[in-house]
This record gives sequence, C-alpha cells and structure tokens, in this order.
Amino acid sequence: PFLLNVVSHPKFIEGDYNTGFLNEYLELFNIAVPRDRGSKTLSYIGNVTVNGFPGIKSNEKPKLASFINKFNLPDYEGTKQLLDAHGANYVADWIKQQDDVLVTDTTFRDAHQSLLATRIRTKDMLNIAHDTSHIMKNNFSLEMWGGATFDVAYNFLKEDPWDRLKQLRKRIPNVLFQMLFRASNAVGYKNYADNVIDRFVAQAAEHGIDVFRIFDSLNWLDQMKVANEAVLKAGKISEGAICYTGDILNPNRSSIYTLEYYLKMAKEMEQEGFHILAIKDMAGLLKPEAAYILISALKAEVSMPIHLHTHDTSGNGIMIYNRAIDAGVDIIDTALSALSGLTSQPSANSLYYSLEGKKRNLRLNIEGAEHLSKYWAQVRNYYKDFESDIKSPHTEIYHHEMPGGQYSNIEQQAKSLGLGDKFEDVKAMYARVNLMFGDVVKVTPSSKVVGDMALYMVQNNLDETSVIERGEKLDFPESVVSFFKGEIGQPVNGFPDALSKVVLKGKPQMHERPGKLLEDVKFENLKEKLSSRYSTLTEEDITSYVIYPKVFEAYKQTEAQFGNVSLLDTPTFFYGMQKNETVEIEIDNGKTLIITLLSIGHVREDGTRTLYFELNGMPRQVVIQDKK
Ligand code: 3PY
Ligand code: ZN
Repeated sequence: PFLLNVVSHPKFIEGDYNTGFLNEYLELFNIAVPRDRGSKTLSYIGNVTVNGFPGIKSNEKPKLASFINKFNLPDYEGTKQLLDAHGANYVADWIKQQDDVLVTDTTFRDAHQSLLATRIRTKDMLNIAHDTSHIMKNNFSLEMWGGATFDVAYNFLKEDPWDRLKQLRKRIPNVLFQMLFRASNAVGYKNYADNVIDRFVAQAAEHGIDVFRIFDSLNWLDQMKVANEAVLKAGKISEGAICYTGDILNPNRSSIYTLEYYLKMAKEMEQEGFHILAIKDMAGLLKPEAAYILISALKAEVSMPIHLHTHDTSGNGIMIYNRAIDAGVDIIDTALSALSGLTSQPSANSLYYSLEGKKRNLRLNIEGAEHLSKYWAQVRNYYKDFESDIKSPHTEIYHHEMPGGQYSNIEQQAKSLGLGDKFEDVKAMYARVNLMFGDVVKVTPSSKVVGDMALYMVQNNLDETSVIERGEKLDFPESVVSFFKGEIGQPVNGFPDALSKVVLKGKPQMHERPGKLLEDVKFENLKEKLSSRYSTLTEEDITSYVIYPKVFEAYKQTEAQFGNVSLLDTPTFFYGMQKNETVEIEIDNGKTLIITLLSIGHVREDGTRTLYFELNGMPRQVVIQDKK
C-alpha cells in the first residue's frame, strides 16, 4: 500500500474517501515513487534483483571483501597542508628539492577508468579512505576525479561526483587531490563557454581539488589558458600537460612531434605560469630511451618540476619510469598493484622494487601499498563484468597509437556495427585516419573523432582516395564534421584542405578559439528553472546540468525514485539480493537498514512480481515490473 499515491489523487482531494474507487482508477497503481528511504531502497534492490544491472552478465553475486582497516581516523599532515600554508609556488619549489621520486596514485581515477570502464563506486573508495590517508601520506597527490569519472558517476553509477569529492576530502584531509581537466572541454566531450570553465574550476577547488592537470586534446595551448587562469585565480596548483604523440626516437614517424616540438611547447607553457609540467603519455607510446631523452632535455631547459604519466599497455611501463627517473623526473603516476598494468598505470609496488639499489627510489610506504593492494584485489572482483578484454601486453599500440581506454570501447563499437571480425582493419584504419587528418594528437575527445572516422571508413569500404572522390555525397559522422568545423580546436598543423572541403560541404571552418565565440551561460536563469524542478539543488548541480543536461536530469530522476543508492554495498548495487540473504545499509550516522529478502513471487499476467522483504524486523512487500 505504500506505493499508492492516494492522497494526491483528484478524487481523494474532492472528498471521495471511499476506497472502492481504487478499483476504478488503476492509474493509482502506476505511481512507483516511494517516499521514505526504506521503501526507495527496497524498490531499487527489488528492481536489480528482478531485472539485473546494465553490463552485469554473471549471476553469481561476489562476496563482500573481508578487510580490516588499520586506521579509523585520517592523518592530518601531508602535501595538502604545504599547499594550504604556503601556496602553489612554494609547493613547486619544494617538489624540485626532493631527492626521492614523488608519487601520484591513480587508483581512484585513471586505473579504473582504464581497466574497469570507470565503474569503481564511491563506497569502495570511502571504505579504504582512512588507511589511504595514512599509508599515502607522503605521496605528492591522489588522482581521484575528472576525466571520465564525472559523467560515469551520474550516468552508470547513479551517484553524484561532487559528493564523492566532498566525502573523500573529509576522510583524506592530508594529501593533495588531483583531477584530470580537459581544458575547454572541462569534464565533457565538447567546448564550453569560458564562464563555465571558470565556474567549474572554482567549485572543484572549493570542494577539494588542489592540482588541476590541464590538457588540450590537440595540444593547442590557446585553449588551455582559460583553465590555467581559473586555477591560478583559485590559488591551486596548475599542471599543464603536453600529450605525447608519435615517437621522438623515430625520425620517419612524424615531422611534427619531434623533441624540439615538445621543448618549444614546454617553454611556452612556462611563460603561461603553469606550476608543474606534465608529460601525458595517454596511449603508452613513450619508449624508455625516449623518456630518458625527453625528460633530460626538459630538466635542462625548463624550470617547472616534471610530472610523468604513462600507461603500461605495451608492458614497458616500469622500464619507462626507470629511465625517466634516471633523467631526473620529479613525480610519476602509478597505481596500486591490484589495479595496475596493461591499459592502467604501471604498478607502484613493482616500480619500488625495480628501483632498489639505485640512487633514487619512490617515496612510497611499500608495506602499506601491499596492504592497500590486497583490499583492491578483493574489490576488483565486484567489477569483473566490466573488465576489458585485454589480457596481455599490446605492442601494436606503437603503430595505431590508440589510447588504452579507447581500445576496448572501439572494439565494442565495432561489434555493435557488425564489424566484429574487422577489428584488425579498424585498428589499421585508425592509424591511417590519423595521417589523413594531418597527424593529430589523439586523446579525449580528438581520439573519438579519429575512431568514429575509422569505423565509418571500414563500414563503408572507403580509403584515402575514395573518401575524397566520393566525399561530396558522404554523410560523415557528426563528430568528424564538428572537428573539421574547428569546434574542438586547431590541430598542430592545421586542417588538411581536400578533406575539409568534402566534410564541410560549404560550412565554415573556424580558426578562433571556440570558447571565445560561445556566449556566457546565464547561471541565474538556469538556477530559477532548475529550482522549480528539483527541491534540492546545489550550485554544483547547476554546473553539472550545463555540462551534461540529459545525464544530470536522468540522475535526478533515479535519485527521486530510489534515493541515495551510493550507500549500498557494491555487490548489492550490481546484483541485488538472493533469497534469504540479509544486507545492512547505513543510511545515516547510526541509522541502519537491515534488509532480508524472504521470497520472490511469481510473475503475474501484467508482468509484475511481488518481492517479500523484512526491513528492520517488519514485513515489507514491493511490486516490481519484470522486464526480462
Ligand atoms: C580522459 O580525458 O578521460 C583521459 O583519461 C585522457 O587520457
Ligand atoms: Zn591516462
């Protein structure tokens, strides 16, 4: 009966209290938005139990990790206190004075973005947060936000990314929090107005981000300036990233991406006032000796500290970091062993041991890292259905240059287009499209454009010549048209003429920064509009709405229906409950729901089933539409 919205029904309001009308007005049974938190939670669990969770294929619900935290309060001393007390320039100088190699741990962001389709939930991070605060207290930073985590949180995990930031900040007050920021694309896939970038950075800084790694998907510095200025204004650490492309060891690979190119861009970035320079090797293309040459040259020619990021896709990650460390790199990105390797970052644990006997080692608590890694090894099992198919090192990345995170994605896309058996062609085409586009940097979102074009060409049997010859009649993918219009920025060597002509079909190509032409977003008007729609609305919600309007609204709808599902343990969130199982969900300090699933009723003719629960000792029933 708690499902029925009787009191708001017009007949009830008119004074017709005779419940006989319930039989006449069947629409009363359609309203499935329960009001109290217990009912919302039961409704969520009931739904997942009956209908499953998107992407979860196995039936076996993983066991809850048996793990004891060593600490139950955070530590209070670390790099965060250095920044808060002395400011960003001080921290930049401090980094350069350290003999040890400093560590950024990517377990909370890039590691699971690259291995598990970004699916790790806040709950699993919070469960290990106090130990992380202690064990990683000597880290440079924790990369824990940005990139794809923002939209995946809303879209797939049905949780609020801002809440993740705030909750983790409370439990880890001592280590710098770092995010990946796509310059004018913020945490999205297209350009936003400058005032959106400004506002996003200010709010992220206010709620806990200390280090912003800013990159542009075409290495177009003009486009990174707005974000950099916003970070400087917020008093936080601005880290400018150069995306590594091509191969400086191979003079035949590219006439653009030479050592001189990287040095020139680094010097220009220094002029812009970035505090740290990052080399972002998003596809793992940097070979060990290239790392040695590049880092040595950068150390000699720029005074910013150097932070290196790579992916272990080729299997050469540890070797790359060893040579970068020989060359004097200041900070490196690693993941805890259990979430490292392959398309993720190299393992911190392995790197530590590989450096024994050398002059410099990592500033890492190795016993602690092993302890944390044991936790993640158990938790990773919750996400087994999101594992990518890559099982061994891939050296072919040196040829196709596809970022690791894109690889499994594009494989799925190929399958869904019926090109499953042509994946080899798609990868080869990806490399050819890169050259057709003028040899571009490939990272979100430019990598998606190259990928979309490669799929399109294989699907339509096109090659470099026929695409131009038949181009006037071809309907190119939307992302490709947008790229040639200049909407995500300018490639290093500009746009190729012949291809621009057939893709654009007379539409103009822009050579200005798109953000400069976009009108400022009027946040006050949006606030008014959204406040009338949602009873709880934060200033950050409005920013999220601007970046992902549909995704945000869908999230709010799920929240209204099911409450705060981020409180559920992960096995229950993905798998629901099994008969006679009991789970506990702490919904507030000291308020716990103890839920037992007693039985599942048969499907009725209208496709519904009743699930019989016990909630804190009281019997409860939930009617669920069986969609299977
Ligand atoms: C992202 O933009 O999400 C990336 O990880 C790019 O490497
Ligand atoms: Zn990365």
